[in-house]
Amino acid sequence: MTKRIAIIGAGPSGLAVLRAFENARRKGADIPELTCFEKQDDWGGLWKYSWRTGLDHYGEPVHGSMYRYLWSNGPKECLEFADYSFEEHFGRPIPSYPPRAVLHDYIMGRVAKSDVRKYVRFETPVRWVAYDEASGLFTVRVKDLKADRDHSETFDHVIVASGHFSTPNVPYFEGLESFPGRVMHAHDFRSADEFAGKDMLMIGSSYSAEDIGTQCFKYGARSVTFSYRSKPLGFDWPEGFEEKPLLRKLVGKTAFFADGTSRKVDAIVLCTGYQHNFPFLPDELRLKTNNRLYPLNLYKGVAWQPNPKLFYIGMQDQYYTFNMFDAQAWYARDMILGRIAMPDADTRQADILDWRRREEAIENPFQGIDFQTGYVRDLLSATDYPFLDVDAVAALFKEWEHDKEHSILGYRDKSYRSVLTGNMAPVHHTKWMEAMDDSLAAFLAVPDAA
Ligand code: FAD
Ligand code: NA0
Repeated sequence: MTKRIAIIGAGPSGLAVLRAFENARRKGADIPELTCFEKQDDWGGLWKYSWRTGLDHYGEPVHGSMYRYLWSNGPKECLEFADYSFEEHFGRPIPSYPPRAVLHDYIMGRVAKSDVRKYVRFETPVRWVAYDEASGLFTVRVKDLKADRDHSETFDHVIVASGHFSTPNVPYFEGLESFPGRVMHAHDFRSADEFAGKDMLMIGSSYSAEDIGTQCFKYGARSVTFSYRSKPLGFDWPEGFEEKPLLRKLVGKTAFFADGTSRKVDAIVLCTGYQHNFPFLPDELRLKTNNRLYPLNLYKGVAWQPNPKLFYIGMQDQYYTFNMFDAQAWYARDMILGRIAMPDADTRQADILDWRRREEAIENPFQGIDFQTGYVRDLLSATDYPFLDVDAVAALFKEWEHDKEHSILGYRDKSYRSVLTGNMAPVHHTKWMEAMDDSLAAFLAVPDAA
């Protein structure tokens, strides 16, 4: 009987899985029956922008954490799919830092070309997954939101690709409950416009704080204060920005920090990261981790160690994104197809601990890039995924880190060379700080032709 596989989520990770199997099918392989359950009404995951926050029209938690005016925070040359260049999609080289709509168009362009939409059941959240030792099958209970009906099906394998930047981590600070202004988590941030003229406080010192803070400034915030727990962002900030140690308390609109200083703020954005949250999984199948480069219990970063019929894609902290999800999807596919042997539990555990030991030795972002490059290379070397020069990608990531250090408000004006086509990206027609329109049309416009 044909094997059945359930894929949970049709974001970049779930779509990578669908394409991996479709690619094998086109080359003549006998592939299992695929069913992808997606709770939103279209594919694209976080890249499908939603204006909604809180609950959606069905009363389901809104998945989206992306906001208007979001531009890629890394060069597109670092995330290019090895089998589909930006140049192939757009018909010409485009600048290195595209806004969300452009990246969305690129991801969608690739999947639209492979006939995989038929595998996806939209508006169908997975409610529960259970494994039965006797039959060796998973039972997956889903809700068909349109029909307002629950039902269950059985599968040989389950692949969890539901993302991990959607459920906010929301700490408490004394005085938040009586703060007389906007307080929100980054997950609910949608538009910088409302903060024009305001003094902003960002809690956290990672990508969300950096990006939402700079974006608010770009759209007219009067000042941006970052408050860090472990270490400051550390950029050479221009006037209007400052970094403070952790917030201790709020009294009215005044924020008091750990170094004894204080300042008045109008709005607070908690850029305090996300939780790996899988409310549809029982304890014995559920990944429990913080956001890091090598979570435990995942052999090769994908196979669930206690029961390797279950897979996870995209659960690591991410330098690499789309092409890493491809590498993972191809590897998981080949384990399921029996092309890559599943080692015994002790061998798997030794491999996991070896990678974890290497991860724990990382001291700076450059070593983090090398670590994830090595991980992606390890996966790619075992499958027929098209050649990707990961050393060239790693060099671009390091150039990006230096460019950010050099100018946090100007690094998006830089250009990089595609490792696929060898072509240099053109300089964008407008500097990022002056580019207020983030639409696909505005980005792709050729100014001289206007
Ligand atoms: P997601 O994109 O989160 O997709 C998961 C999918 O699973 C969603 O469609 C969701 O609806 C579905 N799902 C969840 N639960 C269920 C369920 N129970 N049943 C059915 N379906 C379910 N990466 C970059 O490369 N460049 C960037 O510039 C960049 N910017 C980012 C900006 C923000 C604000 C955030 C939060 C992340 C950003 N990322 C960026 C990283 C991002 O994680 C990846 O690009 C990518 O979206 C991850 O893909 P994914 O498929 O693993 O997860
Ligand atoms: P992210 O920045 O949302 O990026 C996710 C941060 O939260 C860390 O600085 C952490 O501090 C802090 N934090 C957590 N709990 C805290 C507490 N109780 N008090 C104070 N600070 C606290 O999350 P993380 O996990 O990186 O950092 C959490 C993803 O979204 C990234 O992959 C990023 O690439 C993506 N993203 C991209 C863009 C763009 O492309 C924009 C935003 C986000 P500490 O002390 O643990 O260091 C434009």
